[in-house]
Amino acid sequence: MAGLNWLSMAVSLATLITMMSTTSVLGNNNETAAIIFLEDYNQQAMVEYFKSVSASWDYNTNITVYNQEQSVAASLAASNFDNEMRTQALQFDQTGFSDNTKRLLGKLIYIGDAALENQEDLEELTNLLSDMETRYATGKPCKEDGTCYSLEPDLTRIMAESRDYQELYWAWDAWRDEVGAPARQDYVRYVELKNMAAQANDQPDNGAYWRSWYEVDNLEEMTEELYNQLTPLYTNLHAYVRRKLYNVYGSDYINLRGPIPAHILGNMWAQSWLQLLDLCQPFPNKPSVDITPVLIEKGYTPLQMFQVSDEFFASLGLIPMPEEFWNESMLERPSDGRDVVCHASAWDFYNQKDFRIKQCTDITMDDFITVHHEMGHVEYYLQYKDQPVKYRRGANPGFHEAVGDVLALSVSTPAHLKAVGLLDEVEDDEEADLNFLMSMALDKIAFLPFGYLMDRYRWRIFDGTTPESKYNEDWWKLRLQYQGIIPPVTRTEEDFDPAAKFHIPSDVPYIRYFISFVIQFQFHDALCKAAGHVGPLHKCDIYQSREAGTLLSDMLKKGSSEPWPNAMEAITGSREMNATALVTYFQPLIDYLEAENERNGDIAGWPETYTPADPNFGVTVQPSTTAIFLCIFIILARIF
Ligand code: KAW
Ligand code: ZN
Repeated sequence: MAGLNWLSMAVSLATLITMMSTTSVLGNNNETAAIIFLEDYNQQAMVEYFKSVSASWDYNTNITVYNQEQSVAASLAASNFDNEMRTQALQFDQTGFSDNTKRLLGKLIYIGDAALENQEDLEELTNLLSDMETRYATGKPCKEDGTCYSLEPDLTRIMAESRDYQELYWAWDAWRDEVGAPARQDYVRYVELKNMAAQANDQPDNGAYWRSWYEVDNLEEMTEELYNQLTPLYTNLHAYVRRKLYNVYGSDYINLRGPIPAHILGNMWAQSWLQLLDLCQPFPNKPSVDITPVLIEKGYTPLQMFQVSDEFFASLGLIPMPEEFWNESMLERPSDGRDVVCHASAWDFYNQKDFRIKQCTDITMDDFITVHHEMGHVEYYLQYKDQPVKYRRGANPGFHEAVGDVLALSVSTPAHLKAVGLLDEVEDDEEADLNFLMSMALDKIAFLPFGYLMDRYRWRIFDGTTPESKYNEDWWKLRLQYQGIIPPVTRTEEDFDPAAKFHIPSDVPYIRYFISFVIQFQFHDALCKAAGHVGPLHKCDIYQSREAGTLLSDMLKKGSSEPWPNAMEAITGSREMNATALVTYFQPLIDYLEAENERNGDIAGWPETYTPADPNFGVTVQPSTTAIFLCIFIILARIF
């Protein structure tokens, strides 16, 4: 097999050399030569990328100095390969070439960091990225008693389960001291180098380069329009949750007209509030929709969680995970104590057969959803594996993020969970519906402003609007403006809180998740129609629908071979992203939230600026309520 490849490469190389002789000063305009070049590229790229992905996998699943060096070296080798191929691709004068040849050549020309002209800069950036990722992955803040806490699962569990204001504050602050502030100087240099690379890719700055992947020139306006449509959903949920938190923490900590302290929302970044479900269920006497206790009680293992997910994919007629996947994936944190990058990810080794997931799976509902999310990435890989390497991408990055989530929208319905034995008791009435929609909203709606602001923040850093002197200040301005949250303790420019979120030190763009959270409802709506679903959208379960599966797989197979509006049209009939399906899905809950807020006298929103009187707002126990009671007591005692 390998021998045949070499033979065909030699033949095509010879043909290529002959064709090249027709090259004019302006470039080679022979399309057949370009096609042969692209085929050769494809064979070589599979070999080169396999080496670099393998080295990166070894490092990600066993962080050692040696593995880090090997991974950096392999990444540099792949960059040099990309650079060499780019030079060759630039030899072609594309006039008169077919759209497909032009599209493929274009994808060889814009090569990200590898375009850095100076080898020293490339080496510096590659090492910097690796160091930033290592710091985040290995950070473990310690208490004075010497106990140290990993992000997954230790700190994540504290943030999710504790209702102790001070304990939550410790976990929140310690994580930022451990991995946020120390990344600041590295990040400044990272921004410089990334902008240099973007310019070598003909873009003004790295934010513009990231946006160029969407093949539209107005991504900022498009996402802003979507966001504005969704703001009322978020602010109503925010007001409702603020009232519930007030009931727990009281007026010492919660101002019913103000923003919410960032550390009491059940999540390290306040990006999902699902862990507050017990406080927020509209009808607490109805059966809970939280499957975590059932997973634990039934003794589920991480492997079984993945098997349940695989079965759902297969029920749609999609491709089940291959044997290599089950043999080689890392589905839980290794028990031998070695350091690993725990943040979940899905891997394509570019050899058309090796696809893996790396996840430190915890036995929770949250992670059950993440399992489906990661499986969605691998399903995309499997579907487009026969495309040329450069088309082995999502139609746009948001599409890649949406696949598993679309399936999870069906899996999460109480009726489905009951059918597969993950919920014991399920009722089917308006109150049960609202409980379910609340759980979905705490995940999906709570996330929207965070998904939106992460890259709004970085776009401003990359284009220079946010100077280095305001890295942290501008972060918190956006957190207040969009999420309506404030830090539990004064922040300064000594801190660098954005770097306490994986995607910032790991150089992973984030607007893809915001886009995914919108389009997954469009996809869900379309697949539900294909499956013949009738009734409210939030009750739809596409389980076992071959029609839905075919509609989805036909789109996935194309990878990034066509601009995304074509893929969107194929699946939904519309060429646009829009938030209507999301709003329709949540409509009963939106009505409920508005009515509840009105009943409680709560007004959605918070002031544009917010400076708590006490610089240590919320951290030190505020004496106000106690003091008032004491005064009343003393006055009454005096009177009587
Ligand atoms: C989220 C997404 C879905 C469902 C619930 C969610 N809650 C929060 C999010 C957003 C985001 C987060 O945790 O903040 N989710 C993730 O980061 C999941 C991890 C990932 O699957 O998106 C992973 C991130 C990653 C990217 C690059 C290197 C290492 C990790 N992305 C991929 O594995 C991936 C695979 C194929 C194509 C593109 C990305
Ligand atoms: Zn993902």
